[in-house]
Amino acid sequence: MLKTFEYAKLNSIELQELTTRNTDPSHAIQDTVLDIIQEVRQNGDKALISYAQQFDKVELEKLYLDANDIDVLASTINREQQRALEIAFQNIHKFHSSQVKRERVVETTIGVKCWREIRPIEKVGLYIPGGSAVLPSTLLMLGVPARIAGCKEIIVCSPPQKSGKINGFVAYCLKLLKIERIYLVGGAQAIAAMAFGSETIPKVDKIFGPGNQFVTKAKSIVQGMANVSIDMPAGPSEVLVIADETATPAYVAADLLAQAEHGTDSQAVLVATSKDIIEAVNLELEKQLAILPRFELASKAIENSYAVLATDLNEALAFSNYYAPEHLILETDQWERLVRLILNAGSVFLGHLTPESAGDYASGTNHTLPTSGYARSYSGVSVDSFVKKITFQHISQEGLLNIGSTVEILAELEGLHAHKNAVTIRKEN
Ligand code: HSO
Ligand code: ZN
Repeated sequence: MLKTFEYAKLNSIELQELTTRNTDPSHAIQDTVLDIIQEVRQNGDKALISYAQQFDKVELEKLYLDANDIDVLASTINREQQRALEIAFQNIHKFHSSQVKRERVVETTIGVKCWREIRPIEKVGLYIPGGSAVLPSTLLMLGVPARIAGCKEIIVCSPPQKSGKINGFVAYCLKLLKIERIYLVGGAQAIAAMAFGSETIPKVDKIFGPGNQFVTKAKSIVQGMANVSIDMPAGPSEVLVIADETATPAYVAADLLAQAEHGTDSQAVLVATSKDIIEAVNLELEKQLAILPRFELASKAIENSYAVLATDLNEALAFSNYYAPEHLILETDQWERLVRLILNAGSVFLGHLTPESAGDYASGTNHTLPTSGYARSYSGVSVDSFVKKITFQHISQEGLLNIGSTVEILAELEGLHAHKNAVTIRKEN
């Protein structure tokens, strides 16, 4: 049963409390993560091998698997599964390829031309978690845009299984992405290794990927230490479903549970325009939850979730914009008119037949998205996340005459005479 709140009755403090999530629950683990980072910096591969022993319960002889091992593992999955991964790969590739656009040259003043060119980030590190569920789809969501961007080196880290291997689905995705090596390192130690480099693992320029609170904490720490950047602050996954009387309660419940089964800290929020809808969804939740294999996780997450009763769809959307969900699903016939009112969301699913699951796996959009309210200011991962945009300019003689005195005056007023002189000296020749 979802706890229910009435939107109109919430004051601003209650509203804030209700929508605040993930207020640094990992603060307590700061010291542990710092220790791991220091240990990896000092002892490199040796530290990584001993963490594999300690955390993954495996004795590793080497810290990676190569093309041959990957081939063997990839061949253990059946043809239907391979085909599904191929279709997902193709759709993600199609959608992300459309994100690459050249910009035009702008002549801001006659003789002064400015433009931007795109260059890939050379070395990127992708972290693929291996915890309660192995997510090969995450490898596609990060690897495809990295390939399209043209990154020279794509380093992939994932925790080893007890056999010292990786899952066959992850192996098949590596093959689709033409990545010939995977490093068998998980947790905060993987992030430290990619940030600082070890004897075996190359240092990267940017680290991507979700993970548990140790991984997330490590990403935020190394970002400030190692001249490395990260994709985005990651928190537990979340969905907000807006439903009106046109919604099918069974679909709504299914979508909430798809979120809930990710983990106990996942949040599934229902915003409905009547009490009847909330009741009907609650009944369905009970029915569907009872037969879920991940019942334990999902029911805990549902306990941490809630419903909000709104008077109409506009009010529902006002709440959603305030919450800024990672995933927003509009289960109403009126979705089309609502699109322009959406201000904050990571990824949006429109209408009754568009489950979040489609975007999680195969429709083409990326599933690496801002959580915990960061959708107010961050975008999800895309090809843009794997490139830099460098600005260029060229000034002709005519351009220098046109813009020179403006620069000289501004340099003078800031008292920076060398700046002024860099123009004056050119005008005099
Ligand atoms: N919903 C997750 C992504 C995912 N779901 C992977 C299934 N596999 C975060 O967007
Ligand atoms: Zn999911």
